Amino acid sequence: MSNYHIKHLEEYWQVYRRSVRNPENFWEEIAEEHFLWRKRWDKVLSWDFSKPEVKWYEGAQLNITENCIDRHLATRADKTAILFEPNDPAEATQHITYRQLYERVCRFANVLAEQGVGKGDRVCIYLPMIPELAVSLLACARLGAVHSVVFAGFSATALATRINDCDCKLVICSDGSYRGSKTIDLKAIVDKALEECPGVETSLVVKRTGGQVTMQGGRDKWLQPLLDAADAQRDATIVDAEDPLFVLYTSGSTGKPKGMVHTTGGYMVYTAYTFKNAFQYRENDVYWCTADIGWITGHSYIVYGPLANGATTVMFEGVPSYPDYGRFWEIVEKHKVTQFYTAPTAIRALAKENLDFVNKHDLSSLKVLGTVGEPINEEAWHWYNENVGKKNSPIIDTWWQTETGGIMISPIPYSTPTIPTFATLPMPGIQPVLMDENGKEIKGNGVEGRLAIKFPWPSIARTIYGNHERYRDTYFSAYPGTYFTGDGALRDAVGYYRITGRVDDVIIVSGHNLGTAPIEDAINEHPAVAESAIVGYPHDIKGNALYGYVTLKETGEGRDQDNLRNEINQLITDRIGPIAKLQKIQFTAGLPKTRSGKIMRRILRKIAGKDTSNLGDISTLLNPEVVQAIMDESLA
Ligand code: 7RM
Repeated sequence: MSNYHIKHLEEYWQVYRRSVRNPENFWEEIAEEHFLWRKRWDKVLSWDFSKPEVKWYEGAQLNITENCIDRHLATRADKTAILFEPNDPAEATQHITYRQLYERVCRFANVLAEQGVGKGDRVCIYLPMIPELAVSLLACARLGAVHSVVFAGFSATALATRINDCDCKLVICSDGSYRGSKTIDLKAIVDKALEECPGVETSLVVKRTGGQVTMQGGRDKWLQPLLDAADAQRDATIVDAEDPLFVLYTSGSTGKPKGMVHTTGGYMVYTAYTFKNAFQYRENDVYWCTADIGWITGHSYIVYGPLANGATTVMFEGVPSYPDYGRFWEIVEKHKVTQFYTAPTAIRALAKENLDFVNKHDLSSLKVLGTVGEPINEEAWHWYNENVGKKNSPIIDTWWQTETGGIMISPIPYSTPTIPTFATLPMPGIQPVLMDENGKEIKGNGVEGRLAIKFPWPSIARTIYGNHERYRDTYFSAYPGTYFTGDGALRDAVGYYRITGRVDDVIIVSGHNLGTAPIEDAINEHPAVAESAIVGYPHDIKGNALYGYVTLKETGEGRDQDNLRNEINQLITDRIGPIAKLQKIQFTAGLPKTRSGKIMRRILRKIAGKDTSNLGDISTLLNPEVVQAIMDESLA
């Protein structure tokens, strides 16, 4: 029996039960039937969460680019692998076939090798969403080099910290980047970062904008002439299944960013398998994930997962608002996109705008809509379902993390019945558990607790680069023997999971545990509200009281604020109960967000608690300027 492609709910349950009863056997069969290995594994799995240590497919050898490219050449050489849609709609779309991708990756790998990059070396990639970004990841992988992609919106300081933390000796960047109507001088940012990075010997510069740059002799080299001179063929370097494929930094709530290390074999198997099933990908589909490759979502579900399945994956350089708020839907129509995967923050931003931007486009090609990154609030879910999906495309609310490498909890579209705001059921092989404050597992259904995973899956991060102790402390010490996610979740009567947010976002008011998500859902139902974030602040009687930050839609801006406050609290009373009413409501022009669109409640909590002396590092925020504005207008 092949477990690779689940097509109905009964089959899901059969496969799921098997995956839990005999995980080794389950993941062995999938690895065997669907991938190209140069040497077979000696052992499918060995693990010990107390060390912690996890190894999948130990002894096996492979190269992930042979799986993502070479093996498709026999049947899909002329199929589009990467469909590149530039920032400027007037610039031509590029269709990069599997054959062309093979040649581009080989040339790039040859250039890297000439520059002295070899197996195990770390390469930093700081590029906008242009084809060279995907190609450079694959070129590193072809050589067995370890890529460390840094999102090209981060500052020079953030870039330097990441380059130094994992000792990169080469950086791949571009002269500049386009984002909507803006042009950004990326090379200048790199120059500044490299002042702090003595270990970097070479930077390879992609020409994108043609803007002015300073090239430092001996260090900086234009990429194109090197590519032109390079051979279009290169044998893949064969690596061990447990050799590192990449490092990707994720910022924790405190301390310096953590370089999550992912290895090769298990990551490949898991991202490919979950891509196939969560998106129900079929041969002629056109799949589009709007994330940036600078995040794990882009690594796993723009590059590796889709390409391992021989898919056509869209890469979009621009932003949802340029040249207008219809850009996403214009692209869906133009390329007949079948699966569309985005973040709640993007959905909420688009839902603020006129519906004509959606309605003037033919979206009938869509079959699956995905969301990831934050709990999706009910309003946004319905807006997405009704206006984008026309109630015809299942929404997959996919819960996972940089650390998990791939999607962990998600509906299987057309199999799992969906409920707004529920990520629903674990993917095969995933064994979630809910834990109480005392570290005891909460069994049964209709319960709420902290989300942990009690058995390893193939794409779990193996360590934090250079700091295994921090890896253990962060993920394996809260509940010994399990991986702790940092998220809270509830499991409803039928066993569906709803992720309620980071555990540090749970607020205890007069002894009641209140998750932020349901309260924000209630607020967001108000027709004048665009977005909201709830935090707790110390209160003499209740222990904590609730403070709400609310941004309004254009239609709400002229309204009387006290009336709005009353209406919002009435909605909360109706939906949740008077216990969840907000003590204070501040209307603000924006909410502080990470570059990947997550609301930073940590900062809002400090402002509400009048504890603004140390807000932590806010320089990596998308919109640091709103922090000052919120402080100036704070009601606290
Ligand atoms: C893929 C990604 C991880 C954190 C995670 C959650 C939150 C992600 C969902 C979600 C509710 C979801 N990696 N999160 N997806 N919360 N529902 N579907 O986002 O490392 O950047 O973030 O994001 O808190 O722990 S990440």
